Amino acid sequence: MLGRYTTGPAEREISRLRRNTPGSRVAYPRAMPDHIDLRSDTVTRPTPEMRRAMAEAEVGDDVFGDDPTVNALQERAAELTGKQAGLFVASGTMGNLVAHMAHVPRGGEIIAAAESHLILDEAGGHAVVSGATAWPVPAGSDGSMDLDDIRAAIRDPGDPHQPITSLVMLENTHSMSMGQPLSAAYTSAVAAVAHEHGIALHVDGARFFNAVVALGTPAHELLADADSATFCLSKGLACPVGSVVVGSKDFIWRARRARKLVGGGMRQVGVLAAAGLVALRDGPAGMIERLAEDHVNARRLAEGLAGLPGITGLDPARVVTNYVLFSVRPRPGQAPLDARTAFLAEWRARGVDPIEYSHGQVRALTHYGIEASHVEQALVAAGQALEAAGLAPIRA
Ligand code: TLP
Repeated sequence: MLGRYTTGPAEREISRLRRNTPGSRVAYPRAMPDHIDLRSDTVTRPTPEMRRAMAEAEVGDDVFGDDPTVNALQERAAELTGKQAGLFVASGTMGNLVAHMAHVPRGGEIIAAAESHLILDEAGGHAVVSGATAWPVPAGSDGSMDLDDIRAAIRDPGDPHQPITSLVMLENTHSMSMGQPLSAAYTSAVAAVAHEHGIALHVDGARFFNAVVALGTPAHELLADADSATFCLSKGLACPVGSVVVGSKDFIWRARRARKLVGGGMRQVGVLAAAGLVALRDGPAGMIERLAEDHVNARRLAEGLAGLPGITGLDPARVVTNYVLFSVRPRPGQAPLDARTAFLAEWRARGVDPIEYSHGQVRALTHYGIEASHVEQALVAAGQALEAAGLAPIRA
C-alpha cells in the first residue's frame, strides 16, 4: 500500500544547482527546480542570504554550549515565542521526541489529535523511545479537539490500571484539517484543562509561523499558556535543516539531555543555525512575513482547482494557510483511488508534483519558490490532466 507521503521515482528528484561559470561561482536558483514541486514545504531551498550567513557563521562545539550562532538562534527563538529558552534540534520529529521525553515519564500517556503527525508520522517514537502511550482524540474540521473530549481522555491517576496522562499535544497548524491555525484563545483553553490536572501542554508547531501569520497573532501570544513548543525552520521558513524547541529553562535542560540520548548533540552546527537566524529576522529581512505570499498562492490554487470539473471536496474559503487538500471525482464505476492515480499521473506528466494524502485526497502545499505564475501554470495543467485522465469532458 502506498503511504501518504509516497515519494516518486528518481526522475522526480530535484535537479542540480546550475553552475553559471566554469569556475567556483554557483548561481542559486530561487528555490524551484525544473518542475512545480507542491509535495511539501520541506522542499524549499535556502535563500542566497542564508547561504552567505551559513558560509560565514561563527561556530563552536555546541555540545559544550560553545557555538555562538546556535546560542543566538536559541535566544532569538525564545524571545519570539516568549519562553525562557530554546534548543536547536535536527528536525520537527526530533523536537517533538525530546519534548515528550522531557515531559512524559515511562508509562505516561499523551493526548493528541487522532490524525496528528505524532500519531501517524513519527515512527511511533513516543512508544519506542519515551515508553509512552498515546490517546487519540478526534479533531474537527477547524483542527481543534473538543475540550470535553480532552477532559474525558484524562486518566484517573488513582487507578493503577491506567497510564498517567502526562502531556496534551496540539498541532498548529493542523495538517489533517487542511492547515487550519489554532487560535490563542483555543490554545489557552486547552492549556487550562491540562493545567487543572497538572498536565503540560506541548504545541507541535511544525508550521507554527503559518498560524502566526494567518491569525495575525504574535508568536508569544499564541503560545502564552503552552508549556513548550517545537517549530520547524525547514518548511516555509526555507532553512535547509532544523527545528527549535522552546520552553522553560528546566524543560529545555531535560530536552537537551534527551537530545543527547537520541544522538542529536551536534558540534559546529552554527553553520545550520545561521540560516535560522536569517529566517527569524523581523520584517521583510526575515522569512516569517513572507509566509503570507504562500497563503495567497494556496488560496488562489484552491479557487482555481475548485472551479475545475472533476475536482471535489475543496472549499477554497477554508484555505487560510499554505495547505490545499482535495479529491477527484471518479467516473461512474471507477474506484476513487484509481481516479486519483490517473489524475496524478497526468498532472505529474505536465510538470506538477503534488502528493497522495489520507482519505484518498491529494495534497498540494505552497512555499518559498512557488510564485503566483507557477500556480497559474499548475491550474492549466490540472485542467488538462483531468481531461486526459477522462475525469472531465474535453473542452473544444
Ligand atoms: N511533515 C512532513 C512529513 O513528515 C509528513 C510534511 O511533508 O508535511 N509535525 C508536523 C505537523 C509535520 O507536518 C511534520 C513534518 C513534523 C512534525 C516533523 O517535521 P520533520 O519532517 O522536520 O521531522
